[in-house]
Amino acid sequence: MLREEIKGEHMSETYKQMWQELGLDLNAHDMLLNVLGKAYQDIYLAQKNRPSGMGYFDFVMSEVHGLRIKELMDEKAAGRKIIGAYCVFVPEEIVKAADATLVGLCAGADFATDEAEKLLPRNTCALIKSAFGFKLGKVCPYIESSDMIVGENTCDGKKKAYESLKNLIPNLYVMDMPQMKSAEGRSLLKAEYFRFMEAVEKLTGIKIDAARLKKGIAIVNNKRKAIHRLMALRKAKPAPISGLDALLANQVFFYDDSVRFTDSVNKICDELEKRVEQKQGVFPANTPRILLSGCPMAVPNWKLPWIIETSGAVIVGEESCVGERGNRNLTDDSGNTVEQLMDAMIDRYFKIDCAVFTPNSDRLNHIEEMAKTYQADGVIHYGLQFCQPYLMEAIPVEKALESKNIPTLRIDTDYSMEDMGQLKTRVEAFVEVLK
Ligand code: BJ8
Repeated sequence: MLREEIKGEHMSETYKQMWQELGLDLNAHDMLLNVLGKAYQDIYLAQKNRPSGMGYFDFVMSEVHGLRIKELMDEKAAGRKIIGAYCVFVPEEIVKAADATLVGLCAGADFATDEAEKLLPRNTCALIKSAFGFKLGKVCPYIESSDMIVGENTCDGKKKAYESLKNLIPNLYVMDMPQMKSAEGRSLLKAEYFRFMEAVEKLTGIKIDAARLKKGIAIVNNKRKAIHRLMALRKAKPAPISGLDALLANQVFFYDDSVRFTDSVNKICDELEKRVEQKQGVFPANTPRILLSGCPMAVPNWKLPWIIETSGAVIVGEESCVGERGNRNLTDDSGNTVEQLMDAMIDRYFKIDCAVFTPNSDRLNHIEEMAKTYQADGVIHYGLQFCQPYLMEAIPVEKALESKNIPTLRIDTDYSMEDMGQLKTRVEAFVEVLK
């Protein structure tokens, strides 16, 4: 049914015209939606025992290039701006303070890879390649509707890739990033956040004062609080929701209208609270519980979670930027001046323990803490091939966890489906050990 909604007769002429006006390649775009619809059907709709509140997310996904883009175009027509980003270090609070909308641009699927590899070395991670592929293949309405796109100097791959991406995206704004959690590093982040605020003010024509910043912080804090509620419920045994569904909520976090998203996640939590009370799980109570840790998984990167949850295990938490690493901290909104509120925001973002930082012991501590609080039986570390920061950290992470008797499986993969069989065999063997 979803496929029809995405692609078939319900695809209105309005959407087609909208995509055309955005400069999309309609044939290629149609092909992408076909693949996405089929994958969603096979992976998401085939699940059993889903909370009924997930119906909202099914709808969002069926309209992710339709209704949501129409909403963004309406916002633009009303004079508001759209800002696209590739990293959780881009502060949404500042964007919201200027009545603008932030959308996530990372893509979790291969597209136009041959074209991307004319501009990037083959040994570039799939996440960066797909960012190029979606632009070169003209299939991403989010990129095309953005008035400003923010890149950030995190890993070397992204940092250098933005130099080439600038030729394809003239409205690319690059934010510098610290590499160490030092006083100097914090000062750099602070200077960059103030520079970003100025750029947003210039783009929107809105001067950001303390009241606006407070409002932006409140909107984003509420969104994160709803996600915290969802995460807390997943600590229950048996787990009340699948990891796939929880991942979807974390992915939609980056696209949906903030207030509507917050309400929708809270509704699911109301439902899950009842499940937890009744000790009702999405899978049987003795299903091995997995903590997934590593690189972020952007839509529609569902390959590894799907393999895990069709191999007899349930994912109970994500140590990931599309997950707890990206969302765990709130911003203190008690300040009364722009300076105080910005300082609170910088404190909040400076705690993100991305693997681009050195040293990065906070991340290891967080993985251990999550494994404990989510009652995980094992950890699966997910690294994208050619992602040096996360692949480098994977080895000490595995050693440290194993030394604490937490079984760990290290997976390096990409977005292709070629290694599905091999991955499934490895995950099944790992789950067997956990039983
Ligand atoms: S804060 S994790 S969202 S940078 S997978 S492009 S690291 S080579 S995505 Fe990330 Fe921000 Fe960090 Fe989070 Fe490079 Fe690795 Fe590719 Fe990566």
